[in-house]
Amino acid sequence: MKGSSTKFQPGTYGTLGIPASDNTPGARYGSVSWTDASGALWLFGGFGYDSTGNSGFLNDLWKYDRATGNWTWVKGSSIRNPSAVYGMEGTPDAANAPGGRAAAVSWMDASGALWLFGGASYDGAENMGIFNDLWKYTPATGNWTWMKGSSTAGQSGTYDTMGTPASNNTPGARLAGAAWTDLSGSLWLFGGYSNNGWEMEGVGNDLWKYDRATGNWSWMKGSQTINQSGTYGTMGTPAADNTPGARYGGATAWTDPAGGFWLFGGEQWKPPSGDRLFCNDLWCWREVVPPTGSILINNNRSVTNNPNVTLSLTWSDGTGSGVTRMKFSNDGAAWTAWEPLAATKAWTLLAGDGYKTVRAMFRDRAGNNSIVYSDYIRLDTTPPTGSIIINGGASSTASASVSLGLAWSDGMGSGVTRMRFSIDGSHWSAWQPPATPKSYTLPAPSGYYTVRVQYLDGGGNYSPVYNDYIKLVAP
Ligand SMILES: [Ca+2]
Ligand SMILES: [Ca+2]
Ligand SMILES: [Ca+2]
Repeated sequence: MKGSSTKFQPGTYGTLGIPASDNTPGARYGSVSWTDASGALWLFGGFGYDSTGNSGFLNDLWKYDRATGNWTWVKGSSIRNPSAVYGMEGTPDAANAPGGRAAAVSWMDASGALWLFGGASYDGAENMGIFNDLWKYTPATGNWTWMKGSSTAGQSGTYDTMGTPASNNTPGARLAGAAWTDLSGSLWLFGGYSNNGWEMEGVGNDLWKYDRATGNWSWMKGSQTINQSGTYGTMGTPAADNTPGARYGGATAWTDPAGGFWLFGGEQWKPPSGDRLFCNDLWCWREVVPPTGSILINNNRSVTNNPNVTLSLTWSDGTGSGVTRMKFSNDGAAWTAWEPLAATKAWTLLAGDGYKTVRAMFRDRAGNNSIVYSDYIRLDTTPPTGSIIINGGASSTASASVSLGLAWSDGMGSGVTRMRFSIDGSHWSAWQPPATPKSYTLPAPSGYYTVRVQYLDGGGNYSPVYNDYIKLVAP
């Protein structure tokens, strides 16, 4: 597609930022690469030939447009062994750039930013140094940002507590590790070689995770000590103790659609002989922590008279792969299909009055299912019944003040919670707690009066209107 058929070619840089058909990176190895959302191919650094044909560590950033077949020199120096310009940690600046380096690891995040960690470079004294600095390049602004790690080569790692993020955590200096991006966008790093990143020369099998939101590294797995052997366990069976042995140098890494990390082969390194040991073991790592969640029916009301309810849902996968699906069941046996997450969901309870439980489960991207979460609510669709009798059933009274004998029942339902009265069938008293007997004052003047009562149950069901009448006579 491009480039020379002749070895040891210098780069043709052209004009910074301008694509041109003659442009091409020089011959090199140990570059890192990314593919952006538009399909353009990005390349950074490595050890190779600069614009003058001299070899050294490079920090040039290139972009290849597959549609035009043109390279663009995007950033960095056209001359070998440029020093890094770190600027302020966490602050982008047009002048910032990693130094020339080879065998870094790289990631691309969901926003299209390019990330770079460590690798080998010359220090100021022309000695090869290995770094643990983390860099981010934002194509939209054209700026590099020094995100984490040291500006000095040869740093040891700070491991703190396994699995726990901490602001001072950092992998030690290294080159040629393996890298993955998980489905929640965190950057992962495994192993690599260092001349002193573990305080002595060797190869690691430590697994690290960088959370872009907090800027913290977590030591996730593996050893703080170099040159560890693998713990293979039983093939095909996950186990907490299992781990690939130390390795670097071309271990192949993939991320599967379920967020699993895969690792194949690579090179071990055996001091003091320096024997090179190549591996062909295939490993898979995935997070196994189930998500958590919650469900409430009708915002946790205790009773409803409508089988159509609203479920309120929350979920979390902590620092895991992230929750992606939920499903529901009335009976714990028949479940809906997994569906996209939503904070509320319309749901229909099983028919028939009584206590109704609704169950929810959540699933993370790695395929881990939560336990079953549930809430219950009482379904009461049956109105209460009742009665009223004035002055024990007397046909007349000389006093406007009468006594109402009241009775009510909600059967097996939620129970009567309120009653109200009316003398004309259109104007009603306020709802009040049910009580009997109840004193009641008939209006003047004398005549026949009908007193009406209505009962309400806890589900909001109204009873029929019940009444009794009495004749008020002048004393
Ligand atoms: Ca999880
Ligand atoms: Ca409830
Ligand atoms: Ca009822």
